[in-house]
Amino acid sequence: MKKFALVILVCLLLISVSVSAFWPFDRVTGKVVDNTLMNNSDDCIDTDNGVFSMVPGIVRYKRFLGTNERVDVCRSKGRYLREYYCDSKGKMRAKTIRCKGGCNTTEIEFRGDTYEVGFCIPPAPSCKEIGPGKIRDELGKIYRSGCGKGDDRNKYKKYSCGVNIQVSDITYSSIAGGGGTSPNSVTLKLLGKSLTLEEGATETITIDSMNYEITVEAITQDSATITLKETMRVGDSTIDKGEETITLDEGTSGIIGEDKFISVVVDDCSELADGKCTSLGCYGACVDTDPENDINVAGVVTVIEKGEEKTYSDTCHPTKNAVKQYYCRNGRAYLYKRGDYSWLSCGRDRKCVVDEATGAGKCVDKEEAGETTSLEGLRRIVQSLQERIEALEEAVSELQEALFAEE
Ligand SMILES: [Ca+2]
Ligand SMILES: [Ca+2]
Ligand SMILES: [Ca+2]
Repeated sequence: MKKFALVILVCLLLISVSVSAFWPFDRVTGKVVDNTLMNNSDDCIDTDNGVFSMVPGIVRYKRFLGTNERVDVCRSKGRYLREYYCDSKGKMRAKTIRCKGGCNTTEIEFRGDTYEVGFCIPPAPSCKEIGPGKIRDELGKIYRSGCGKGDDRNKYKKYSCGVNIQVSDITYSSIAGGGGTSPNSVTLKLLGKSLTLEEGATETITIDSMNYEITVEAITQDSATITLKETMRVGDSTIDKGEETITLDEGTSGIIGEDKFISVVVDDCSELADGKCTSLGCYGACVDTDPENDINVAGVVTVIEKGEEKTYSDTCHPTKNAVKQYYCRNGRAYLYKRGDYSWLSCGRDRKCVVDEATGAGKCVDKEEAGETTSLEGLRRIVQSLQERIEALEEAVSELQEALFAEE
């Protein structure tokens, strides 16, 4: 009898072990993170197609005998969610995910049955700049500005918080019979694009995983009211970042949703002459009017930096006895240095003056300084030289005439 009881106990133990093999205790994959799309197969079907804590999902998977279902479920008083998914081998897996905004349930119909399925409530949308060109959203995801990959490697993607909208133009027409004016359309500039929309019209711009839905609520003769709604695609579903409305006068711009919207602008560096994408943005051709870095020449460097044209002019030291020089290398502007020192002395009896035509500094002799400080001075010198030459030529011809006359 005792032997029989022992056999029963061993059997029960074996059964519990085999059951636990199907029970998804923490099977640490270490790799799958939230918002990962996975493939379904004949052996394993996941209604939310992967690891999506904010989407309620049910996994139906094949097991030893028949099939079984697992539903995403809230745990630890809603602080965590047990998320089920199918791995690449068609096996049911689970992952525990912390719900930053809490956990909730909803009823889902699946194959004729109703299930109570858990999902993480998306936390309140937020956008925070955590460094230059680096922002973080409410889910802790970090977006870094930089060049794309592959075909997009010459495109610079710039992330920032808030969307800048500019009302660049409003068109309106006169109502027949002198009945005033009627607004027609507004041209908006946002996210590196230009849109012309009529009153009531809606247009969606999609960049990356971001969707921006722009609606023109109203147009007056000199202002426009615009609503921007931003959503973010996460796998097969979208997360709402909210919507905000702004009224802007023609020719002005404003930033909306600074604390929650994520804006992404893509600059195509190939549109610039010799444009190259760098970690700082698009850089284009660099031109130096004084490539020799001659202290006697007022040089100006023009370069496209971060998509904007910039100029660097050779500059006089406040004491006016030295000048610093800029130059181009590999399409970028640099300050010329000798060792650690960027100020180049003009030398004895010389001083640095600002060239009026270019606004750049250059070294001149002190006596000359008075005359050559300005372009006007130069013109005066040239003019007086020309006058002197003309006078000489006249004198020569007079002399020649006199000589011929004597013959
Ligand atoms: Ca889910
Ligand atoms: Ca799932
Ligand atoms: Ca130079």
